[in-house]
Amino acid sequence: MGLDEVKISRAIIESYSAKLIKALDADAAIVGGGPAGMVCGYYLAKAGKRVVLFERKLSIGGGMWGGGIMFNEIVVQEAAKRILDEFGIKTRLYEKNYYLSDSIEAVSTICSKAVKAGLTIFNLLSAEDVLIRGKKVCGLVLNWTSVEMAHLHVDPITTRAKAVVDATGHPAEVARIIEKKSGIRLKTKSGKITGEQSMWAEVGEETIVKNSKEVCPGFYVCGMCANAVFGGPRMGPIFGGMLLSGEKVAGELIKKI
Ligand code: 48F
Repeated sequence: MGLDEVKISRAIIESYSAKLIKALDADAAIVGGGPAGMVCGYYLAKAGKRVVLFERKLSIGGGMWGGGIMFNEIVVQEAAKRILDEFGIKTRLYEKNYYLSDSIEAVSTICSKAVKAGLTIFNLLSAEDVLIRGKKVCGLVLNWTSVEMAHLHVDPITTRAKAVVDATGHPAEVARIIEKKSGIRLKTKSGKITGEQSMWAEVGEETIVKNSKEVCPGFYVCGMCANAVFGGPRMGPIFGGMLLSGEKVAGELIKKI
């Protein structure tokens, strides 16, 4: 049986186009495929929501692959262990309240379970702007990462979503775009992005969950981005807060959309 290269190409183009067209109108659009974004996408998909995630890089996983200083182990505290258990990720007790996991197993398993639950992930696409109507965030403006990297003058495309979730980590990229361009007052103390504080794992892990919520109509933050927007410390290679934060925003959205 012969194999036709053009048929292979047509199959990919047709299938990808259909997938992208379907993603143009979603219940939730998540920007960033780090641990927080993927966990958020997993719970939304599991609840039957039409959810799509856009990741700038070739590979999903964000800052989780590298553990701490490229030692590919992560630490998770007691309060979040149940999420690793739900995904079926192995944990080892180090000391009371300190569990260890292999970061490669953690990223690959979260991604696999999220996709199998129904999350559609697009890699190599970057969010460069948002769609706002009547002071409500209602979609994303996307371009190929390669266009962004090469500084090519190519116009983007636009997607619509009932809710947009910023899970871009430390840079809080979508929130910064909204702050800069929209004139919408954010639900922070100053109405602007507060900014991330220096390392304090215990406080950061608490505030990240508290800060994972709606920032302005139609727009939510989770993961490190939540502490960047509402002001909270970074926490290094402890990942329980990221998991709990993604779960929390998914829970709020499941009730709302
Ligand atoms: O940075 P990242 O892993 O965010 P997170 O889920 O987790 C943070 C931890 O990894 C770590 C930490 C633990 O103490 O602080 O840093 O909050 O994942 C963010 C993802 O978003 C992508 C980026 O490539 C990364 O994979 N990203 C960032 N900006 C954009 C984007 C954008 N404009 N469009 C698409 N993807």
